[in-house]
Amino acid sequence: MSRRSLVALSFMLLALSCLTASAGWAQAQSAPAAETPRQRDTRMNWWREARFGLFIHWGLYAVPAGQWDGKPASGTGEWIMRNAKIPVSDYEKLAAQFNPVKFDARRWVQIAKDAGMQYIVITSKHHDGFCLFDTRQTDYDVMDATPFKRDILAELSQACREADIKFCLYHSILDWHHPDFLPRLPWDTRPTEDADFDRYTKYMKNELRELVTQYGPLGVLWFDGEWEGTWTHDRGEDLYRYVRELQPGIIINNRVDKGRAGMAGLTVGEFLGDFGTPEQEIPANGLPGVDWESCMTMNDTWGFRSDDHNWKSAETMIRMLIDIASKGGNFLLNVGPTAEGEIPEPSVERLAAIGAWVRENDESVRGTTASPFRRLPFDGRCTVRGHRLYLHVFNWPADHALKLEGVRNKAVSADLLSRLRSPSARRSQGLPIRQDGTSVRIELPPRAPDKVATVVVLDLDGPPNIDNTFFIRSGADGSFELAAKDADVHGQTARYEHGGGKDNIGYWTDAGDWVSWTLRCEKPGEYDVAMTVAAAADSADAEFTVEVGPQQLEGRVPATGSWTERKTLELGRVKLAAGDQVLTVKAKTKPGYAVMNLFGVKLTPR
Ligand code: FHN
Repeated sequence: MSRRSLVALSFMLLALSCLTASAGWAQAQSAPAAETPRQRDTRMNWWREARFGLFIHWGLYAVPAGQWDGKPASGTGEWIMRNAKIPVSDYEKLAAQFNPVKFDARRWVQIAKDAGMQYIVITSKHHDGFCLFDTRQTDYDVMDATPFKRDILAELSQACREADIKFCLYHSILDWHHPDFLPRLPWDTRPTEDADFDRYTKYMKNELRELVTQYGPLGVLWFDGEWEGTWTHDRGEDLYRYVRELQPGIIINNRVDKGRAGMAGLTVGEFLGDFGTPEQEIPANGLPGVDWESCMTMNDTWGFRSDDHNWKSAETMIRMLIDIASKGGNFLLNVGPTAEGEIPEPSVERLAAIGAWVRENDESVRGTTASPFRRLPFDGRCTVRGHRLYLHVFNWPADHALKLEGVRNKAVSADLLSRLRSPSARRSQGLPIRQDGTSVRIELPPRAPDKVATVVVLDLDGPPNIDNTFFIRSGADGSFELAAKDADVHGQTARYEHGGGKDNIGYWTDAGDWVSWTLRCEKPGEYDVAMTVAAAADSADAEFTVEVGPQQLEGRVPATGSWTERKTLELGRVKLAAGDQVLTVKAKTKPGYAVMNLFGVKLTPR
């Protein structure tokens, strides 16, 4: 949110708080006066500390569980009403079948707590309009329309309070059921003449008042379904202000307004919301300078599908948690409970495995801040707490050593986190360190104590002070090998990927993203430039430039057969002067899905 809009909003809130005070609105606490950066930090602090939360998508869609008329519906479970083209009157009948007698709020909360999660975000209402709580605004809710007749949110919020877990709610702006919401689903034949969107907004606000005052205080209100044209920036701003007035300390995501920009999660500009919401992805470089949270499914669906067995491994999700924390973000990991009220066993098993790792390494994630390194010379991540670096090693280096560059601090001591936490920590000699200027080498044991992620602690003589200038020197033959893993990636989608025939900059779906290397030339002269790329047929013919200073070479990406079949392109030659210079690769056109997979650039002296 730009400073201008923040100031504007602050004055509005201030003005409103005067009105509120004079009007003496009974339920609403005094509206949040102008919020200073320090006040905002105080409000956000628990959420930033938490790092890890449980997302729960639950509702009538768990009954069909992805199947309709005897065949599988497309897409995610909670979209079945739309994807199976179910008329409202038919979908409503699912309520009579929703009787989750195995629902146990305390068990769900314990599963989350044991996984190391600090907050739970559950769907109070998804796009289908069905309410998991006892609302006075409609009978289309769990108390009036189902045989279950228990207030799920009341039970879950109570269990969260008992377990000291923040209770948070997901609430959909989009509503395929309510007669005043427009646009309708394409096959919904109900008349629209009398539809009144202002009346729908008031309905939604009344529900939100119930949710905040009856089940609150809430940690987060997680809005979604903001993409229809009927929902505007003005409505979003009004709703943000309304909820903050009901509960000034609440946190609200950026989908209350129009600033989400698809799955990328956050666009700069005049939009409201306290954090960005990348979905099913982790921004390559985080979202520097803002709060953000990646939400992710464990398989491929948010709401339960009986046929979705494509589960991510616990190892993958542990490394996602570490990756996100190393970029300064939060991880909201989803479960889709069944119609009987149970979290699927594969989810429970994975959460238990994640919790086992978190219990041993909690301090290296919770309450930490983003890595100070722009890159690491080992396969892993880094998080920070004060003067302490937590180096998470995914694949154990063959030479049993971690080598850090650019450390201006004095490296004081190093050890395995597991040893520091053990009762015999006092006797630990730590890990041998050798520092040569800003290069630090830590000797490791021959084998990784934890194959998923071993945490090595490096204590510095002060807050991390890192020189991130990373340059490539020429090899023995005088050539420069600019590898994808050593590139600086600029933008939010392109990122380094490896494994399965890949060792490249991939996901280059935004032509505005670009790649660079800094090279240190000790032998000036002319160099032939070659670039190794791959592109599937649907992405061939993207045009690109390679630039070094004022010199520019151009090329076109050929179809190479697949995203892993490489081809080396001879692009021409450039002159290198002595010293540091930056070589960039930028897209001029992107006719297809992505610009290219870029494996590297080689400069060979003539
Ligand atoms: O349409 C929803 C979807 O069902 C799910 O709730 C995700 C979770 O963030 N949000 C929307 C898609 O972006």
